[in-house]
Amino acid sequence: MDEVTISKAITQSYTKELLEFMEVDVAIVGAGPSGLAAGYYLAKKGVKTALYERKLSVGGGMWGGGMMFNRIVVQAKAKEILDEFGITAIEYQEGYYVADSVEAVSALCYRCVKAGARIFNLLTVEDVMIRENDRVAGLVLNWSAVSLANLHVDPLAIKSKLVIDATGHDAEVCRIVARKLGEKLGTKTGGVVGEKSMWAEVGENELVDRTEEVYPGLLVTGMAVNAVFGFPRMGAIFGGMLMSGKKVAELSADLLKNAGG
Ligand code: 48F
Repeated sequence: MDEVTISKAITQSYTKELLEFMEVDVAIVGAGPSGLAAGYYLAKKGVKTALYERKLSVGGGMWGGGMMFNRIVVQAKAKEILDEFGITAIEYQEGYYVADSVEAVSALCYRCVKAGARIFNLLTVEDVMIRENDRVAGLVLNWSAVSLANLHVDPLAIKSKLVIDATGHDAEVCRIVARKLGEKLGTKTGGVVGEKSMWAEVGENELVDRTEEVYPGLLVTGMAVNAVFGFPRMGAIFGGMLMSGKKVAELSADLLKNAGG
């Protein structure tokens, strides 16, 4: 085995893919459950989709289930999504299904990639790119290692017809947009309102209901919805994340279609 051949295989194939995905239809920030579900449903529709994940591993807050008991609960409405991903779920009580969080993350990731979405991990989204009327038109990326080491290194950018904020509790992309482009999000304050204390039922329903385009070119999904609009958190119930991911994929596909591409 030749070490240089191994090194070339890795760098050439990665670079080729990075170049291929420098202009995409949809760029998803964050590869937690909502981002992975969105990536899967978009790719399945043939939409060119890339996910950018800051951490080494995908899955966000799903691995640890509830308080490190690695199980997740999913309500009846989202059971069909578990079935679509091939995730085993046991009915615990009427309307409550329980699944292994490790199996769930693995299945979401595998099916997302196999459907054709590309996941770039170890990359942090530090800004958005804008065009006329401050429409969000892409992402500004840097290696997570650069920010961890606090190095002064300029980022690179990718172009995207739509951006999805799937960054969870921090709603990082929406915060950046509100801070830099003015408090013009579709919320009651125009900014990121901030999530409320726990109320699972309300949090889950509002999350799916308000999965939407929150600013021109920018959609929001998953826990970021609750942070952006000021809805309650909900703990280790994950059906809303999956339903929100599916919904944001459908909305994005419709927006692309209406825009003629
Ligand atoms: O936090 P996360 O799992 O978000 P989610 O898909 O799911 C939320 C649940 O896990 C849980 C919950 C259930 O009731 O409340 O928290 O909404 O995944 C968000 C991912 O985004 C990445 C982060 O590392 C995580 O994997 N992320 C956050 N900011 C950035 C980012 C960024 N600036 N650039 C790239 N990735």
